[in-house]
Amino acid sequence: MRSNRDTTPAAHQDSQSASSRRRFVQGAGLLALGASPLSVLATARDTGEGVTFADGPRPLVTYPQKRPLIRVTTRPPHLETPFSVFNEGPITANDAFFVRYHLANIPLAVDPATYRLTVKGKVNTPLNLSLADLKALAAPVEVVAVNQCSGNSRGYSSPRVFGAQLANGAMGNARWVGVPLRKILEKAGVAAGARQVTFNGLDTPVLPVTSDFRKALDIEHALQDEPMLAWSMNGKDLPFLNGYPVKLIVPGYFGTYWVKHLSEIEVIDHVFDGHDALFMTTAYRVPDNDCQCVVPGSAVAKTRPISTLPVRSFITSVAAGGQLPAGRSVELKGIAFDDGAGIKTVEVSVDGGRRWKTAALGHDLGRFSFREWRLPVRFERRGKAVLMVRATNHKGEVQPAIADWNPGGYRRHVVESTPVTIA
Ligand SMILES: Nc1nc2c(c(=O)[nH]1)N[C@H]1C(S)=C(S)[C@@H](COP(=O)(O)O)O[C@H]1N2
Ligand SMILES: [Mo]
Repeated sequence: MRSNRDTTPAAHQDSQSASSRRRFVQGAGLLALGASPLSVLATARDTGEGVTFADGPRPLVTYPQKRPLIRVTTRPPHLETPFSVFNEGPITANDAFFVRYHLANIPLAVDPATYRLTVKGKVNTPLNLSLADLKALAAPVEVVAVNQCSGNSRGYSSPRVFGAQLANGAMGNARWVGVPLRKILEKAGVAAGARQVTFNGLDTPVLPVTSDFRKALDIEHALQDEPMLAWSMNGKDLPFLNGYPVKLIVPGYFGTYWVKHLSEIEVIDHVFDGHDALFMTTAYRVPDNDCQCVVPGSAVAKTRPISTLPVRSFITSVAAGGQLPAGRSVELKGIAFDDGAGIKTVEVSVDGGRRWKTAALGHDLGRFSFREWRLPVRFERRGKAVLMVRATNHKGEVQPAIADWNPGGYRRHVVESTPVTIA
């Protein structure tokens, strides 16, 4: 229940006790710092093993098919990827990929022989597909795409917001193989008047009062080329905790739409609402304006469902608080990604944002993938330095120097600062 509530703005408002209001007031004092690119230093310090936010240190835990990952919650499992993993290469290994669930009743096993996917609602022919049917339905397609949680990096929000205090490890990039959603909808035949398509997985709430986890895409989006039902991740079956046997992949969109253990697709003639639509109607919504942001600490008049990934970049070769040598060339390395326009340039600053140098981009694995970048730099003087990286995509979108804010702590994409010591 707790983890369900923690992404629910309604719950945020319910629980706005005097003490949380005090926290907002204190947070307002941080505004000046919040406006500085160094604000990250004021709120948290990435130790590599996890982050010490106000919640305290977070232990590593081991789950089936996973290497030790950072524990966010245990029931349901919510696990973050240690940031050092992103320096291993542009593809995130299956055993290192983060895990997010909202409902405590998660499936513990799925029999591939009896698994069925139903397709119903405003369709001419309802379907009941086995895994074998699904794999034979059309020629498989492949995409490398980033799955990033809307709340990735929420722990750095200033003023602080409710919800899981995530560092930067609620994201990953994998090669997905499956069948386009469109092929399934075409087989079922979308009836006139279709407005949205809803997706449900095998996890269920513990109590009937809790909303199920269901997501919806507009019919026009569902019929585009990109959304797909994947059964393979980096050449293997999906890890159980990442949605075995089938997961919806929505390239360019935040992970909240990537429904795991997908079991039911329904075409509807209205915008999804009602008791089981909470993760569309209440949670995972952003301010309905251009920046999808509001003045830090203020309320939001109108919201809309969160959608695409803003352009983002990270340094992976050195962590905040790390050390680099003086007097010789060192290679800085990292990743950049966006919603599919593709990365145009990555610039790096080693002097806190005064001067910028263009990095070399690595192999292009596709427009929805992490793009590696590298830049050799040389520090002449010992002491403190602040490294920064900033990506621009082919639409001309660039990361902001100052973090924008929303009450959900969603879609952080500010230029991050990495303080290091030159020794
Ligand atoms: N069935 C189901 N699918 C789900 C969720 C869930 O709670 N249940 N959470 C979503 C959210 S918010 C995210 S960020 C991604 C995380 O994908 P992963 O656990 O495979 O990394 O799964 C999405 N799909
Ligand atoms: Mo998420």
